[in-house]
Amino acid sequence: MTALPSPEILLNAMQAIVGANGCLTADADTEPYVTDYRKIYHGKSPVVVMPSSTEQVSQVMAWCYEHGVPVVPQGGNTSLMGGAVPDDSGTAVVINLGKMNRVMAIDPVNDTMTVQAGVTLSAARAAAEDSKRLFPLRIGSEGSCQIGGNLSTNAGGTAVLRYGNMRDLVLGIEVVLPDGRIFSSLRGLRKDNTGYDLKHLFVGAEGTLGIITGAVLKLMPQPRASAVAFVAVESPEAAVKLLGEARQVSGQAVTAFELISAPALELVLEYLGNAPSPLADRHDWMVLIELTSGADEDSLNATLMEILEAGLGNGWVVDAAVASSLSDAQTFWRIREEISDAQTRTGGSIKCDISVPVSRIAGFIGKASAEVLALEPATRMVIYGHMGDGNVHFNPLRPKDRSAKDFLAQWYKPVSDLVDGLAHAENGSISAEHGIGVAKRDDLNRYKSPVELQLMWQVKRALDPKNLMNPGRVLPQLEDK
Ligand code: 2HG
Ligand code: ZN
Repeated sequence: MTALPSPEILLNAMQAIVGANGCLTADADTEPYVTDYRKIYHGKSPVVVMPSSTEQVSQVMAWCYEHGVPVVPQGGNTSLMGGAVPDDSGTAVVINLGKMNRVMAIDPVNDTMTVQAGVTLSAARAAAEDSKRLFPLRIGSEGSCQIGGNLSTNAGGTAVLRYGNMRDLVLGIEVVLPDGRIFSSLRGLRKDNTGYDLKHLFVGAEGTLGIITGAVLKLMPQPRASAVAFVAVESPEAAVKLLGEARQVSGQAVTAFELISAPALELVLEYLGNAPSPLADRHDWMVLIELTSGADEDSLNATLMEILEAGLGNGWVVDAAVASSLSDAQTFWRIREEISDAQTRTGGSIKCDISVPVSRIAGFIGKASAEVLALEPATRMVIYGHMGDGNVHFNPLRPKDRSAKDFLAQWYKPVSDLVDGLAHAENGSISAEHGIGVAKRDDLNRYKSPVELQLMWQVKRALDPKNLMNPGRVLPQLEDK
């Protein structure tokens, strides 16, 4: 193995490409780029490079390839799985895309938007809105996360039920390959059956095959009306029945259907300064329902009432608060979206991001909850998220009187193995939307078939023969793969 270039040689080379302003080396400066935002994964890097064009990314990659220097692509650094920060070997260059933040074109006739990878999700949504269009991806970290990261992790969020994951929202990408070559499919085509659809290799690859530098995204018509309700349901089974009814009655209008358990609500209300619950009484299970459509407000509200009345009549719905203003709707959504940060602040969450077929989600929740509570009865069962997609964040939280350190040391592994194992047994996934990063990497050995792992490694070796792209992430290290 040839020796890596010295830090001086590396820095000189990077500065020659991106300029001195585009390179960070002092520990105090690199710290935010080598530590994930929950401060769980701490790495090191000789230099954080901030290119301002695809050409610069290409030159950086070509130089690193030639000299055998590993590279960690980074967007807004909001990964929950340690996928966007380097390991602590101190060898990998971080390539942060934050300076490549231009919306390059909006084509309102083709209903597409072409962006650089470092555009934040909120900026992309705002640009679409300025053109009276909707870019529908919606996740809590939209102010920080970037389109390149959204693509690299195939981000999901709270509107997948209606609009799909990031994979469904992209028509083309531009990606710099490990050796510096540029692959571009930025053509905005809705139909193109000319062989392998290569862009999908890079979507969800978490930067292990190349670095996404640009994308053409789909735009949608802006809905004219929305109707939102915070609904207490009798049980997760009842929630699934209510979802079926809502879809039957309103068709495409069901945009979000988010489950919230009582401990999740209690935690977030406390985090929001003891904010009041939207509902008068305590309930074990709630759902946040959002309908949107091109119809008028009155008719959409009537549809929502029809759904809730059917739910009440069938005993699925126990109580409901219907938003009567935009501010009510924002309050309901804030409660839902701040749950994740409330957990980060409290500490001591065992993060499981599972999905199962929607028909099995209620049974899964019942079984997994009972088994976790049998281990540690005072665990707070923070369970919430995208029930309409069969995806819940099943995040058992430490009992109030136990420290995060203690609880995680005892239970992190046994509980996540238990929950993931139960999801797998229900034909589910151990990572529905947060990706693999380093956190779940080795678990893939248990949950992917040998053929899937072999294919993943074959693709990896074909595109990244020197294993320089985000090394140690996603693919489990197996000698015989
Ligand atoms: C959400 O749906 C995010 O709020 C974060 O996916 C979930 O922190 C989590 O577990
Ligand atoms: Zn989520």
